[in-house]
Amino acid sequence: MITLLDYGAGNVRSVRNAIRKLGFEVRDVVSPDDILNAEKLIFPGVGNFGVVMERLQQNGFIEPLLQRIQDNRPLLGICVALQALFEGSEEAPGVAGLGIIPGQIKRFSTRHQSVPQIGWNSIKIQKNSNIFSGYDGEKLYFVHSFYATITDENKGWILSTTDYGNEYISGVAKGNVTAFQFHPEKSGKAGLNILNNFLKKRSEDELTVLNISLQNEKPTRIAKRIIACLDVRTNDEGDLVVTKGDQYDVREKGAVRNLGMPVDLAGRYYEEGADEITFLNITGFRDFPMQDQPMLEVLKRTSENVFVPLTIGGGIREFTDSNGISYSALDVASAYFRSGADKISIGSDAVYAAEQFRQDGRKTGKSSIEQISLVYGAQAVVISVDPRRVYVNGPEDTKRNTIRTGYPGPKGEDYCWYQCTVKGGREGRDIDVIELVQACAELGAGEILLNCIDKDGTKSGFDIELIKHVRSAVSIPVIASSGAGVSAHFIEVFTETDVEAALAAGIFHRKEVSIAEVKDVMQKQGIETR
Ligand code: 1PR
Repeated sequence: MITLLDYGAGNVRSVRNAIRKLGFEVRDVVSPDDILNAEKLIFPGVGNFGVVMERLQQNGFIEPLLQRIQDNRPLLGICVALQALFEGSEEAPGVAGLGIIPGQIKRFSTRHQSVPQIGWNSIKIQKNSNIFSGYDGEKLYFVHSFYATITDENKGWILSTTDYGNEYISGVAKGNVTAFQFHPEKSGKAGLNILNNFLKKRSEDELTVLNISLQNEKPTRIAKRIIACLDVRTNDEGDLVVTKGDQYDVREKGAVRNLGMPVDLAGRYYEEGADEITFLNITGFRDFPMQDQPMLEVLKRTSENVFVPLTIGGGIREFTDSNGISYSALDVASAYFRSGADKISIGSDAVYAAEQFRQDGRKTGKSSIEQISLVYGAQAVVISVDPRRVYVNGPEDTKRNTIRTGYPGPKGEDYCWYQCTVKGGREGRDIDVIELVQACAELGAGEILLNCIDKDGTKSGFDIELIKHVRSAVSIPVIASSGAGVSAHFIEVFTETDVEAALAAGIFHRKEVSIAEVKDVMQKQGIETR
């Protein structure tokens, strides 16, 4: 029996699913005594350091946790839970951590890289441990803006380190207490194996002989992510299907294109090596997701067998239902997180929030971005951008941020700006992509999903000009989306721009290109992949 410390502010469904997938039963901590009495305790920390410590305090969990660690009882911490073992964090100045490990948690610098780190990086094992039995150096999934600093005082705790701009602690262990910065429950089969080693942990006296070299000096490198995207909507018969737009038009001969069932396709992409899977409920702006049980059901069933990050978008904003009950955007997002999502993506409402922010010139804390980011962390909030080109003869013809384009407009215009749209491209707004992404990053978004209506479904390649334009405007990760037709398009986008990830839909759904083939071509070109 495994006990899970779910303090109620994060997505722990995926940890629950991973434990069950490995054949163990899981129960929740209900009272502080459960922390002391648990045979094995898993403590997943998601979101904001301050919120984690506050929830532990409110529930009376701090003392029993300290006692359990002092008694050297089996404990596995994940992500922010590793950070909570330290003395404090820049994320929550003045809030004390558990203080078990000397040292502070610091924020990554954005000088040479995007923050948060979102993606698959490697670990350098610094001391042998049975928890790495069967581990063969595969990359593991990290999603965090803050890191544990290496000091002389905490060296005795260091199990593994990783590099992201600077070297930091990615794993700690002493006796039966272990914690990882990465998410083993989201790191595919390699992560499940590490989790399994904790669950069936043997004593440390019969140490596993590791078949990978310890303390390899080469700095680790984060992989470029390949993301499979499933646009989901109900077809005219009322079934929830995976569809695909062609420049956002999802109908063919009058019917909604049906490319398969969401759960089946997601399972296939996981097996094929997708680094993340994104569901976009493309009529979310019409349907009411709290009653949209099918979408929540898709997430629940997918997350039982898919152990890489799941992002869900569509309809995330405040709602009042037909009974007059109001739900905040946080309520809607929480329903998706509880169902197995790791990240949520906001489209239309992000445009409205950015417009309001630009008008007010200050944060109100009321926008969907701010509310969700505060509780779940910036890394859980993706902004899905639906831009289209608007051509002009010169920068002087518009107040918007223009680029000089190598693809002149219909009347030979040499400049264009990218207009943001809402409602799936149905309505253009008077705000451009740079204004949108900068406002959203300021409001607390952690990643940009950069679609492109002009390129969507055309298989003519990504809009490199658009991607460079946006990439240079923000320091949060950017996912290139729309237009992939052949593997070479992925090489082009990763060699010509600094994006961290590339997303495709049509070519994967129609099996024209496999994810494995894309990664194989990337590896041959020396691009870091998982
Ligand atoms: O506005 O918060 O309710 O979110 C709605 C979400 O649904 C947004 O993320 C928006 O991008 C998406 N969406 C709305 N309508 C459509 C449509 O296609 N009619 N999908 C739509 C946008 C973008 C990607 C697409 C890539 C790659 N699709 O999902 O898959 O462009 O396609 P490709 O590789 O086939 O070229 P809200």
